[in-house]
Amino acid sequence: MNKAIDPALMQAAEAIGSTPTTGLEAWWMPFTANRQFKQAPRLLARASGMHYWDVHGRQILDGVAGLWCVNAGHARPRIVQAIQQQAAELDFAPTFQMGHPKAFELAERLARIAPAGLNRVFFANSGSEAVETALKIALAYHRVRGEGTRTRLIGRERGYHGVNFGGISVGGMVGNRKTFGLAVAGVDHLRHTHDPACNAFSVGQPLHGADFADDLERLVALHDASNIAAVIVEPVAGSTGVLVPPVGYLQRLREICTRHGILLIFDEVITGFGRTGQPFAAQTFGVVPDMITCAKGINNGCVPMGAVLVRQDLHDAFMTGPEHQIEFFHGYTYSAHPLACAAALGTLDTYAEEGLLTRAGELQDYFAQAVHSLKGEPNVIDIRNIGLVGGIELAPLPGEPTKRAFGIFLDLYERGLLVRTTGDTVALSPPLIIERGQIDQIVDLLRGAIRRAA
Ligand code: PXG
Ligand code: PLP
Repeated sequence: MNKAIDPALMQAAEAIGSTPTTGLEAWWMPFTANRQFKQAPRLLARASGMHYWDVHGRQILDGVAGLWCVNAGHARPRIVQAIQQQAAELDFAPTFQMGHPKAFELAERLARIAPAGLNRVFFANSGSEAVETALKIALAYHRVRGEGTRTRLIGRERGYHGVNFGGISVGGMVGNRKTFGLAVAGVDHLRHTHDPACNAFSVGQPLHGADFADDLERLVALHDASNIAAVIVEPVAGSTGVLVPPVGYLQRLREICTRHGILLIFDEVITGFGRTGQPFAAQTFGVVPDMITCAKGINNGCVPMGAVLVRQDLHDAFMTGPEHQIEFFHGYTYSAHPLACAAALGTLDTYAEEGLLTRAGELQDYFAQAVHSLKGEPNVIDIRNIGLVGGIELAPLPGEPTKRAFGIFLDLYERGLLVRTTGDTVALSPPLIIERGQIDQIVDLLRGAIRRAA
C-alpha cells in the first residue's frame, strides 16, 4: 500500500497470529479524516530548519511550525544534543516527593521570562494537561482561602483549551458539545470577540470591541461573583481561526476580574514563547493574568511538555498546614520529565542566542503587509494577524463548510507548503526563524491556491 511500511513488520504480526493489516489501519489518528488520509497518506520523514521532507524526499516549507509548536525551527543542534545527552544520563526521575536539578533550573528560567509576579511553575505534559492543572489550582486556591463557594469556571465562545474534560467544558467549540454532550457542569461562557462587520481586514488588533469584556459583568450579575472561581481565555484565539483581541478588551477583562476577586487565566499554549513578539502575549498586550498555561514552544515541540505559570501569592496560599502534608493534590507521572526539561533548556538557550522571543515583533509589519496583500483575492472575506500569526478566512463553498479551505491545504501540500486550516480559515504560524523571502514564498503559494480554489 505505501512504500514507507516495512513488510517485515507485517510478517512479524502474522507470525504471532495478530490481525494482518496493510500497515495503516491500526493507528486511529487524532483530529484526522482517517479514511481519506489512508487513501492518500501524507507521511513526513525528516525535518530541518524551516522545512520538512516527506517519505519520498520531497521538501515542504513549514508554514505552521509543525502544529504551532516548533518556534525555533526543526532539528536545532542545542536541543538535539540536550535530548541525546539527557537520555543517556538520566532517562526518568520520579517527581512525586523526589526531584532532579534540571526541573528546578527550568522553572527558574521560565520565571525569568514570564510577566512579573508569575514566578511559580507547575509542570504537565501538554497544553490540555496545563489547562486542567490551572483550573484545579483555581478551585483549590479559593478553598484553601475559605472561599469554597467559588466553583464556577468561565470560558469563552470559540475558545479552545485542549481535549480533556475541563478544557472542553470551558472551551467554546461546538464540535465538542456535539460529540461529547455535557462534560463538566457549572461552567459558563463569555461571548466571543469576532465581529467581522466592524473589524474585517484589521491589521493587528481590531479597534472595535473592548466592550465585549463587559459580558463578564452580565455573568457576574447572573451567578454572583461569590460563585465564580476563574475566567480562562486565549489572548489570541488560535484554533478557532486566529481571533485577535480588540484594543482594550483584555485590559477590561482584567479590571472586571480584579474587581470581583475572579482569577484570570491566559491560555498561551499557542501565543507563548514569542509568537506575538514578546515571550508571552500577556507582555505584548500589557495585561498580567493570575496564571498562564503554556506548552508547545516551551521546548520547541520536541518532547511533550506543558506548564502553568502561577502568581507567587496564589502558590503561597497553599503553603500552610502541617509541613509533611502534600499541599496540592495533583501531578502527572511525567510532570517535569527529564527529557522534556533538557529539551526546554536547550530551547530557551536557542531562543536567547537568536533573539527569537522578540523576532516576531521585528517581522510583524512585513508579515502583516504580506498576508494583507491577499485582500481582494477570490472568496477572501477577512484577514487577521498579530506577530507571526495570520488567519485568512474564505467564504465557504455553498452548503459545504470547511471544504474550500481543506482543498487549499491539500493543494498547498502538493506544492510543498504546510499550513493549517480551521473551518474555512487558513492559519499561518511559521517558525520564528523565518526569513522575509520565505514569507513571500508562503504568501505567493497561498495566493495561487486561493485562485485555483475559486
Ligand atoms: N490550549 C490552547 C490555547 C491550544 O491552542 C491546547 C490548549 C491543547 O494543547 P495540547 O498540547 O494538549 O494539544 C491548545 C492546542 C490547530 C491546533 O491547528 C491547535 C492546537 C493543537 C493542535 C492543533 O488549531 N492547540
Ligand atoms: N491510570 C492508572 C491506572 C495509573 O496508575 C496512573 C498513574 O499512575 C494514571 C492513570 C495516570 O497516569 P499519568 O500520571 O501518566 O497521567
